[in-house]
Amino acid sequence: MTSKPPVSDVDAFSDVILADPIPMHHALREAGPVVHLTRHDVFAFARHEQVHAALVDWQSFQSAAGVGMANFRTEKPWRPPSLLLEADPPRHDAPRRVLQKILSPRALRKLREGWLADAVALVDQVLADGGSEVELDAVSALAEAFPLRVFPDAVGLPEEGREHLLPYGDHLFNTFGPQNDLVAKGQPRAAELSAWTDAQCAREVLAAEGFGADIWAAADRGDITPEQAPLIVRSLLSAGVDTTVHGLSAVLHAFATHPDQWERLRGDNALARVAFDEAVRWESPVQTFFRTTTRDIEIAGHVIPDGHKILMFLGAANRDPRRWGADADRFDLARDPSGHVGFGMGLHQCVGQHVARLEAEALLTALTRRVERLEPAGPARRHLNNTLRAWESLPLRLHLS
Ligand code: OVV
Repeated sequence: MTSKPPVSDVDAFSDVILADPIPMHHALREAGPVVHLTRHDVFAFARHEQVHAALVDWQSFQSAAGVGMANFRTEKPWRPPSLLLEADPPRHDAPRRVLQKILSPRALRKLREGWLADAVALVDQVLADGGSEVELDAVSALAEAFPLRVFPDAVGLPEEGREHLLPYGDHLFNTFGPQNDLVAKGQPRAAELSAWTDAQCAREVLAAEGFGADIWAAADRGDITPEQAPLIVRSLLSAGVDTTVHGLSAVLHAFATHPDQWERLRGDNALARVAFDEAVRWESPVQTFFRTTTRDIEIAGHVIPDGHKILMFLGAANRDPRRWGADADRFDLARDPSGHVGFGMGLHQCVGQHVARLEAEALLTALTRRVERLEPAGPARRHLNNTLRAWESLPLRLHLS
């Protein structure tokens, strides 16, 4: 016997929910393993078990019909689909294999020393004219400044136009949601930002060394086609900037509001990577992605028919007490955050995660050298996005050691 799943008429992408999705996450997890969101006509998973299961079962939950609300089976995508994010095997395989190697921990070793030094230089510069304490906005001064200092260079982008990266990403991540005001606000600049991004993917535009050149070299070897190369570069520019910025904002906010955890990190710098992953679990900079069912799927006695959109609440799964225990809402370096779905899971799991972790390790390590204590110096303000959990502003006071 099967029955209809529980329903909710919540607008999961309204300003009120985006500003604080935590109560909705709780309600959706409690409502059941699957909830029909009538307003969007999608089926929502908010528990870790179902989100994890959908992420690893790419055969039943496809990405090729889009990982946003739009169903590519019936709606034309606004940009050519990503060969990574919006593809399934076998089309996904070669692009994934190529990029995974280029962004592997082994390949990143040659960047490590330089990035650690760059982080020290940035932190020294930011703290330069302070006395024993410095006030700054951690979003612009650190979370944006550091990735923008190291990542475009690592890709091999020209200097000109880099200011387009964050607005492009912001609009792109909005477009995974419904066509609400956030999308409408980005619309006037979308063509310009998209054209700039696409233009940076050409071989002639990219530096002779870097992730971009590495992707083109893979085309020369025949590992991918020359037609695939620019789209794979585009994935780096699409997914590689806003995500890390908001991940860094998350970890800085976490430490500013959990001074005991900062103490702990200062006592053991090796915790920097765990701290970042715990912040990714705790805040889930990427809150949601969709899948599309490729067959009728039965979940806990409810049937989701073929061709329907599944909304996976990564942020809700990452705080599901069924998986994380009663203190799931706590930011805690003593926790083992592995198994969080903030980077996804399975075949599509974030291919840039080692880049993100290296950026975080470099920045946090540089900060621990100079900062004894950090605390909020004013009201933190959210930046609303249909997909990203982001800060607009994080005023902090840093007490220097
Ligand atoms: C994970 C992600 C986010 C946004 C864009 C892409 C990937 C892409 O491959 O274009």
